[in-house]
Amino acid sequence: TVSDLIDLFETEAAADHPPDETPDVGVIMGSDSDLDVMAGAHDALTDLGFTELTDYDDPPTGYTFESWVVSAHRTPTLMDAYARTAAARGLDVIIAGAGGKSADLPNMTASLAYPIPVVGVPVQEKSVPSVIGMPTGAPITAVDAGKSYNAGLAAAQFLATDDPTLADRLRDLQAARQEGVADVSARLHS
Ligand code: RP5
Repeated sequence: TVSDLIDLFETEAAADHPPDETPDVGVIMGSDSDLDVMAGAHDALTDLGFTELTDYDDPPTGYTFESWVVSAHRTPTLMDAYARTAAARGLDVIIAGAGGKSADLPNMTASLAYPIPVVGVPVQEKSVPSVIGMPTGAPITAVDAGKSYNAGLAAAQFLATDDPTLADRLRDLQAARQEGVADVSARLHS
């Protein structure tokens, strides 16, 4: 139930886990219908060596992410609890995706979890104005519609400011992508 999930977030926030046992990146989305689009964020984080954290009693080593469906409009108290407990639960960055015209999960989470950075993913083109249209004093970082892979990279960029090893992994991934482009280009001329 919603109240079980709120209890879980509050219990984890109070648990005082060591930093290496807490989730680093939270991926939330407004509906399970967003899963296909938001899978790109999981892919980017996985490509960078992150592991999905599902069992809070037995966390994997290294960087982790967690994934939840949280709706700004259908479960506003859950959104509030997730964002309110994010810092105490050890999250460093949140990726939030929503679709439709009222794509308010990213922007509301950005305000509620501030100063934890939120990377917003407009799940559809029509969600872009809602995700990025924030007033002065209420920042959000966002990617283009559907570009959740970039949101995963952006989340890792925030963490990499403090971790040269992760910065190297980002560089390696960029280098591999460059070589992929060069290979395609070379094939066109072969
Ligand atoms: C938004 O409404 C969700 O993020 C989703 O993209 C959209 C439609 O949700 P469903 O009606 O498919 O659950 O809040």
